[in-house]
Amino acid sequence: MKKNDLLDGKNTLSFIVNNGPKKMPKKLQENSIWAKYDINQDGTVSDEELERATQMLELDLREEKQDSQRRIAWVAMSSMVLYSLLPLLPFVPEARLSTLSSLSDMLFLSQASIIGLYFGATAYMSRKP
Ligand SMILES: [Ca+2]
Repeated sequence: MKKNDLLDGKNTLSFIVNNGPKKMPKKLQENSIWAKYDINQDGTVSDEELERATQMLELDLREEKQDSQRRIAWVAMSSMVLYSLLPLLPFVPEARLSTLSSLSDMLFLSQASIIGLYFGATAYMSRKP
């Protein structure tokens, strides 16, 4: 078949079907970052293996997020405890106690809301499938 035969459109389809790109098996380049997803070590990264790797990554990220949220809640709670102990410390002058008390309302409200939101979010996330 000559190249000019393509122009008449008659045999174009059969030409494409017979001479189209050969189906080559896909393979990873050497030291590919995707090679670690070949769980069963058979040399190919199947769709299933990629799916599983994605799920593992999502689980890791979710756990990391929960860890940081838990840490934030702990910091909020301990800051409330420390703040309430502050007036009892001997080196805090009496003149500053009124300043401390005026700040405490907003501080306790905001820190308690952080803790409350943490528990709410945890309860919501655990209910989600
Ligand atoms: Ca595999």
